[in-house]
Amino acid sequence: MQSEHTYYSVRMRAAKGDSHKNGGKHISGGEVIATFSELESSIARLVEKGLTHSRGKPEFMNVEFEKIEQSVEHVAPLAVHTNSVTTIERGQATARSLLTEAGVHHNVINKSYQVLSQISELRGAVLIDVHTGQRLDDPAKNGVRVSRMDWPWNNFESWAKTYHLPQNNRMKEALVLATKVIHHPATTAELCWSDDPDYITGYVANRALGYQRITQLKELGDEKGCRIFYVDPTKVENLDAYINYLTRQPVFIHWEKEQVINDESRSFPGTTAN
Ligand code: WAQ
Ligand code: MG
Repeated sequence: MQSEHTYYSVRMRAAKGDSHKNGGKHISGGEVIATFSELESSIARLVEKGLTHSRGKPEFMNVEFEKIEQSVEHVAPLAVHTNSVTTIERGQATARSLLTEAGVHHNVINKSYQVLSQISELRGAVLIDVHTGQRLDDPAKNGVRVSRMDWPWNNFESWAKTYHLPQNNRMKEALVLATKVIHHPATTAELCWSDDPDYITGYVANRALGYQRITQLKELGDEKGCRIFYVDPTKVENLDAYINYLTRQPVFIHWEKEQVINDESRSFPGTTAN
């Protein structure tokens, strides 16, 4: 009999023109953790995500699941703040100032934007050395895809209700990813906006600043996305160990109501920062 404590990592990736490794256009990807009894519905949801995507109709899809052998780590979600802006210029300036506050030098920010502008196809995250601005991941792989993370829906729902936030699956996915990535001591900060043409809100995340949403970071219709992890390589044995954490360490986001209510010093999700 399958135990409900046995978890499976489920991943989907969809592309157009050809498969990802043969140079196809990245359409959509998704990664969740499921129990055996949840596998069928999880796979159906990921397939639907890939088939009904604003980046186009996929011509290639890969869906796979595998049993997770490692024990799952539980991490509290980053606090959410929303920075409302009315222009891309204000949004980008806000992102830069948050990154600076997070400890990324402006020269490194400039270099990382330069690296980004030279990339035509991205399906994962770009890793930037926070001291030098150099790209650390293998450019041939079009970015590192973080997987093996999830947030059980009931716990997410009570979190969202408590802070009067929409039960928005896109924000849930992004907050899950950011929380996992920032949880590693070698991650200084993350910068992200979607590659979906119909979604212009992005964020900067950092341990001290939390998850800082910025309502406009690109033009509507633009299919160029961004996901940069600013990494301090002195805080991890080597890059492989860091990438192994991103791709292999299972993480569940878990929110405890009492903890937040009793801790008045913590910034509360859903409040507007500026
Ligand atoms: N691991 C690494 N990189 C990823 C992953 C992943 N699991 N998923 C997506 N990316 C990269 C990839 O290069 C995409 O092109 C890029 O990020 C954008 O992905 O309202 O929707 O899924 O608070 O399009 C943020 C704001 C939305 C949400 C981000 O990103 C909110 C979003 P998308
Ligand atoms: Mg996308």
